[in-house]
Amino acid sequence: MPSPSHSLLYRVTLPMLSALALAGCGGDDDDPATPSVATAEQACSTLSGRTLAAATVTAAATVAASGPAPVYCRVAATIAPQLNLELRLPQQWNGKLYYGGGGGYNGAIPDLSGNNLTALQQGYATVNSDSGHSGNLLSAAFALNDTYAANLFGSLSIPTVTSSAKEMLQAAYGKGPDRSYFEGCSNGGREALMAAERNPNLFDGIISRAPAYNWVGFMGQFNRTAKALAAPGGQFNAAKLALLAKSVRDACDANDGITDGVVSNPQACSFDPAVLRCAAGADTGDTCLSDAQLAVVSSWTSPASWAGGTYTNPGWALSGNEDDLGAWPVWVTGGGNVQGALQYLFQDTTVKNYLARDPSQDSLTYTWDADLNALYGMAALNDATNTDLRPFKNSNAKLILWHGGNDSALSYRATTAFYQGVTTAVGGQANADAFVRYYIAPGVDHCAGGPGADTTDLLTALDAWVTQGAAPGTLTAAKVSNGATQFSRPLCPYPQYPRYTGPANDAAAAALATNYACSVP
Ligand SMILES: [Ca+2]
Repeated sequence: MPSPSHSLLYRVTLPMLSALALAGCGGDDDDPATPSVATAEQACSTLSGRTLAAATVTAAATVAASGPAPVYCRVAATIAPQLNLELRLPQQWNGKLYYGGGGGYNGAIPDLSGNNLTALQQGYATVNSDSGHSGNLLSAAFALNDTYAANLFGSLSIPTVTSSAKEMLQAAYGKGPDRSYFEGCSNGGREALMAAERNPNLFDGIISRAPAYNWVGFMGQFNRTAKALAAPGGQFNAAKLALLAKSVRDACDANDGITDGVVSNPQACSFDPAVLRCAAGADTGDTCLSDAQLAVVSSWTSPASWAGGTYTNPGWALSGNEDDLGAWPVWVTGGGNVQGALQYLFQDTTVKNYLARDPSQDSLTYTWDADLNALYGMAALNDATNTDLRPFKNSNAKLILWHGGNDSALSYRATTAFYQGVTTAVGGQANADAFVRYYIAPGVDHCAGGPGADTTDLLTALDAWVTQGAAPGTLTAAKVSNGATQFSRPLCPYPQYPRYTGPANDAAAAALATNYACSVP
């Protein structure tokens, strides 16, 4: 990898080279004197109609600045037969590549929004793909009869797209990227870890947020909890859900030094749902939980295991914000209709297309480990559970792990287990600290949202670590609404949590990260 001084030199000389590029643009793609910088228009002109590293450019057009998005060259390309990507080349390139991961079962190229937009604004060339099939992110139908599509989704699309993106940057700018980063959340977080495990030299830095890395394990727990909800009397209405969440908050919110609606120190929370049991376990109204409903809570919080412990999921910690709209209503209970909940829908399409391999199979009557070979096959494709990241570490790459504390889709406990596994595999905490950081954001839903502070510029933190050796410590998280920060909190390195240290009964002080200290549970 080039030295930081190379990047600095590149940046300093950029205006001069831009002038040269404008003066000398003859439209000859193969001219050895191709300048090392290009305007968006020149980048598009250079790439139009080309095939580079098997990617055939199907469209290349300059997109005018609009709202928060700067001017850039948008390149659409296809790697035959069916892997589609979009590369965005900024006018003012910072010399680096940012690859944004997908979500769910993918099937579409992510929009220029969120972290992809932020990266483009910061001068990164950005790339996204559909991971090799077109479809609904809730559908695994692509995997039923198309082994190649299943392999692309599982792991192969990332190195394939990255190779093409790097070659296109080389052609457009006259130089490849000085640094390449990958960031993803949920399935994108799984893609991030898959790259770290199987392609340890591909990226200089990786951000894996709320990673869906133990595919067989968490899908199996989705199946188990869906069955508990579908059992007679198992469903939660809004009042029952609010009762559960408020009871957890009443017991545990203040354990972090402030009653702010968020349980930031869940390890100090020992709430027992059994105190909510209705008389004799029958459903006697909204002020208690029946035995069938307590069975749902038990499925939620207890570990799950299949194939003799080969595949596991650790269950979720009760957060006190289960009733947030982006938590249980969307992911677990479906607002009273379990078959509309995302956990149900994901496990259902997984049973139909990967395990039973029968689109008519009812997932609620399917035994998760009925076919061990089916589990092994899906794990080989999709599980990113190999914690031995020594090759990644030895390539001098860096990894940031992040997970929302109120994530009802995927449990942060699983990410904690991965982090602990990596720490052991690389030989202890000091070795882990050299290349991996793990943050839990209290009160934050799956990837974003929820009552907690969900916004942190992890990319800038990663870049400073990679390019300057400035290892990230405590970061700052903000709750942003309409572009304005509502409140902030420290984002603490695991296992610490933000403890309030400011004056009591002072709402202004409570809104400032400086009035919290990262503390060990
Ligand atoms: Ca609190």
